[in-house]
Amino acid sequence: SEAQEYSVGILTVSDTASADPTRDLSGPTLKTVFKQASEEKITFNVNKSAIVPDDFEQIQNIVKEWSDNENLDIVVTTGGTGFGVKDITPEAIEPLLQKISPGITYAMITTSLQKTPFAALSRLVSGVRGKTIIMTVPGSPRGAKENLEAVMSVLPHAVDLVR
Ligand code: MTE
Ligand code: CU1
Repeated sequence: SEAQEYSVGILTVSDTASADPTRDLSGPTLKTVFKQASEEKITFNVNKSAIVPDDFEQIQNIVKEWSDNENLDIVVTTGGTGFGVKDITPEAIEPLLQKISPGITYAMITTSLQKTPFAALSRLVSGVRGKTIIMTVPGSPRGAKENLEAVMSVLPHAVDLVR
């Protein structure tokens, strides 16, 4: 089969990292995971990355821009999925999804539960907006990496289906 390229955006959602970008550890971690998952026939290009605070509108504005105008294939947010008062990433993302993907979420959660029971505290959502696959993962670098890796192998086919 032909070589395939996939464009990716990584959005870090964190008050701390938005005040000081050097504190963003999960964004660069996710970028590395995509780079390592790229192989001869499949290339993930992280074309966009940004940091916003735990702010409903700023989260929505970036994700809408990256899906509706930039037409990225895959958008991953990291952070703000927990039970803290400020954690509103799932609430900001869910209304943007035109189709919900319980399977991607389920794959991430079940894989994560095999590593830590605290995976139960991540309120992940994922789905499709236009031709973009959108996923949320936790904010810790470890949690971000483990959740993304859990679904990496199905992402190219998912994108092929919505293109
Ligand atoms: N999932 C995996 N795979 N590995 C982890 O270390 N951490 C959990 C959970 N999911 C974790 C994980 C913890 S401790 C929390 S509080 C939630 O993700 C929410 O994280 P967030 O608020 O940074 O998004
Ligand atoms: Cu936690």
